[in-house]
Amino acid sequence: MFRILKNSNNNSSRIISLFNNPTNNVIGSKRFYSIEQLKQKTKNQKLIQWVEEQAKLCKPDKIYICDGSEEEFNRLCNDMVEKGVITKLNSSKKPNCYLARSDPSDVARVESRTYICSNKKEDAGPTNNWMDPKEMKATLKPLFDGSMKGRTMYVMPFSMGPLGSSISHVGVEVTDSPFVVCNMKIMTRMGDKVLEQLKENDSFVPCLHSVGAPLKPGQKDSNWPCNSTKYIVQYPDERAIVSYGSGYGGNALLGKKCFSLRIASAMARDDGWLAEHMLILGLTNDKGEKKYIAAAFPSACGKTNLAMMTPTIPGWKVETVGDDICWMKFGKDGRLYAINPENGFFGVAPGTSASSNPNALKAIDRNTLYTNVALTPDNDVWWEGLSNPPSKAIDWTGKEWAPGSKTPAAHPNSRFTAPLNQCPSIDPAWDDPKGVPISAIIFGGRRSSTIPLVYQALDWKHGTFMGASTASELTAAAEGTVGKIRHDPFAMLPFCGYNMGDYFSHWLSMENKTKPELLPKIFYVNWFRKSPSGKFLWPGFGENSRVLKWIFQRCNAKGMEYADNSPIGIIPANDSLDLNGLDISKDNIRQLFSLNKTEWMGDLKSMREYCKQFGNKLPKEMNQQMDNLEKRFKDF
Ligand code: OXD
Ligand code: MN
Repeated sequence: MFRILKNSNNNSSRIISLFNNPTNNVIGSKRFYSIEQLKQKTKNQKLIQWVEEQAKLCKPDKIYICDGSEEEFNRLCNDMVEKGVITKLNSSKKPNCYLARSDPSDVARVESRTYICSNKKEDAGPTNNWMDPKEMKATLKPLFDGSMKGRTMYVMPFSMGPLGSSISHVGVEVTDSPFVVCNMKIMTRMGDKVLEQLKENDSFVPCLHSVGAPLKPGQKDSNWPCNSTKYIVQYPDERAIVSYGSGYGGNALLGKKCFSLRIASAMARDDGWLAEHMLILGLTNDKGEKKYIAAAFPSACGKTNLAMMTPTIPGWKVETVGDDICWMKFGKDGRLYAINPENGFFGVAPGTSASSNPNALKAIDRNTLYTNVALTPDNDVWWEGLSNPPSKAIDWTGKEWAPGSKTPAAHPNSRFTAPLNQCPSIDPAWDDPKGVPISAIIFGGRRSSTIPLVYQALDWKHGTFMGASTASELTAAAEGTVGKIRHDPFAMLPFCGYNMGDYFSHWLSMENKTKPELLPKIFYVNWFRKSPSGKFLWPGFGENSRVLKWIFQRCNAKGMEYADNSPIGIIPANDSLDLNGLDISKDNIRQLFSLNKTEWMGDLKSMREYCKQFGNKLPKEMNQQMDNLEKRFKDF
């Protein structure tokens, strides 16, 4: 007998029928499952009990256990099209693709409403919002009480990473948004196959999501239900996630930032591995030798473009393992092996074009969900930077738009959600449960001055310091003033699930887990340096392969081949960067690598100030690295 049956509140009879009668509810033309069917699919009592508790709290009209099938995806999409919630795109141009327009208030991750509710405040650290878990639970309970009334609660078991991989982890999200279900189907391995793997006593990360918009009987739904109150909450000690009020991206697709970065980083701290905001690519040279590289950049700094890049240097090839998240665990051979925990791309649309990223365009020409891009008269999609503007369009807010209009047609943070394996440059090992061995790690940010095109760390400690000092001009991926420089250590500022000072220590500790020569080499790049007149000095995109080639060569080097010393670390020796066939002036190259002591000392001062907030959590090695940098600049 369920505990729930003993409950004598007013809703109890409705809940009893919900739990016991699998035949009274339908989704589209299909019958759906109740808790009874969940019990037939899994023996995991913790899961059954957790789902029961969420249903009891959120009081949905129906419960639906997602099987993760194509048929289910199509059925849910058709249902949303019929209700006018999403638009089906022109099937001859974009088969099986849909467009959703969000509420104008729900367009990006809400960092100010994101909380790390560790048991102790110091474990969240100064860069995260913190609330005592008990207080947070007391705050959230009334919000979730009845939050799914009039809606269906969808239950999604999902795996982050290939099924059966020792690097992967399982989560279960319940949500009241069918659009979230369809996105999760693309972004994760979701459904029955995960339940089959989840054994009786296996743990999973519970992820509760509600858009926070219950419906009264007969009330008309909005196309993008959400709530002006938002909470994106991680409990790292319990490994649990609760998200309320938003249906957008990382706020609602809880496998992504909430699990794969915030919760996973805490798991990684405890278990000696790394959960990072990094793309993973395979780079093959003109002799057929291959290396895997992971690279961390803040949101909307070109990770997707780099991961799918078409090299301009003849004979070289880039293949894509992932574009956003990387989990790395040590293999038996002492090397770090990486998986992409995701199964899809949730990429920024504006700026994606046949010249900037032809592979992305091919990856998103079918089976793709678009959010907040513009709709053309022939029912196709368009965004700024894709091509010449259409003569007219419907903009992301649903209004008529024409070239010359003061507002953009697509929201700057408009997105595509597309299956990873549709990418023409997908790496053959993208789904390999063993992961891929990482030879190099790159950090980078969007900096118009100071930082050269590329340099290499002197050793692991110095590389950790370089990651810690990542800073970047803000983009539209998060709320805030676009263009302002903010410190974004390891590109993890919005995603680190614990005290950033401890995170620096965790990175430093990797050095003690293996032989130094087995650790990846560390590099820093900046594609975004500008001339004093404000022009980009480096062409970027496929030309970045020239920088990757130097990194590849440095990974094979035993000493200072291709390299020179400089106060900031190892830089390319004269003429060692392959510029064959590239139309770039000597002066641009000089400016790209110029080191300005005043600017560097300004950055160092800002870093020293920034680090003060970590108090005694700041590892002493960080101060040593800052002193060393200053010393190396002394006679410069
Ligand atoms: C993302 C982000 O969506 O970093 O990947 O914001
Ligand atoms: Mn990201």
